[in-house]
Amino acid sequence: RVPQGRIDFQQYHRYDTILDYVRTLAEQNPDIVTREVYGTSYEGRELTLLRINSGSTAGKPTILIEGGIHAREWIAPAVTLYIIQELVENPNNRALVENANWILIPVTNPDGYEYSHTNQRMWRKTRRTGVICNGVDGNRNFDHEWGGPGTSTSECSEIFIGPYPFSEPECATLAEVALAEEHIDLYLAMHSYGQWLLYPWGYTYDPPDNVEELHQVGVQAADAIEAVYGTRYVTGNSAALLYFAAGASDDWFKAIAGAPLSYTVELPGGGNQGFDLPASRIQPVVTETWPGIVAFYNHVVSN
Ligand code: ING
Ligand code: ZN
Repeated sequence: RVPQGRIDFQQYHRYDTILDYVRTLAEQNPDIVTREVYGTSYEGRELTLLRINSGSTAGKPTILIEGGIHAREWIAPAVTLYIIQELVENPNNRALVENANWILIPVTNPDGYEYSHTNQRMWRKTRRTGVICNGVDGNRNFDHEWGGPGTSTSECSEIFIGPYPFSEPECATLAEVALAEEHIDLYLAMHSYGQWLLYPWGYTYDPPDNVEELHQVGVQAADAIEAVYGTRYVTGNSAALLYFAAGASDDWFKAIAGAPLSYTVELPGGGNQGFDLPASRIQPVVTETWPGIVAFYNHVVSN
């Protein structure tokens, strides 16, 4: 059980423990934290977000950060949880809570996350039951250029698009949360691994309208992260830097939810397979990533 309002970053936590912690936070800080069950996963788990803000939400930028749409990328929920802890439990960060509306989702794909703990460490997808193989790639299931380059219609593929766009409740309900907002100013999808700050598009090499701003803000965040322990991130267009990936969440947030700034953050890798970063690495990674989040925040509040 999580002690009162405290979680540690010495280990990766199970979904129950994470929910327990965020419930405690919401109960103990009702002035700035609202917990919301925004949907139900394929296997019936509560999809949970925290809204962190203070006073009136009007006229302030909205920042949505989610982690763990890919099950095995355990460092992503850890970083998201750390952001929650910094915002709620560190009084030095009060201005960040007062000047922006934060929406934080610690584990976007809890079914997969749990399965990667209990059955198969390298599980990536959701847990939708298939005919031959299970699971859909949540980061190919968004309804923008769905099924385009860098995707697969094969059920057994790690980049399976699913039977139809937004077939996955984990993706569809996230989209509903986004569309219910008047505006989203910044969206960050936390993933691992590779130390990249990727911006749209994933489905084409064509640059987005505000590519210069996307690039410049990404470089600022990368510099802020590097200043901590020297970890270097490379900022760029996902298709050009990495590979094509149509139907990814960052593309949808930019094109459809209207978030001008939309990134996929590929956190550092480690372990034998890249995704299995040892628990001893959690603390340094969450610590160095935080100033990057502050850099993003500084840009959206001053623009
Ligand atoms: N990588 C991302 C993936 O979904 C990505 C990379 C994201 C590419 C967004 C393009 C757009 O394949 C991981 N590690 O999940
Ligand atoms: Zn991923």
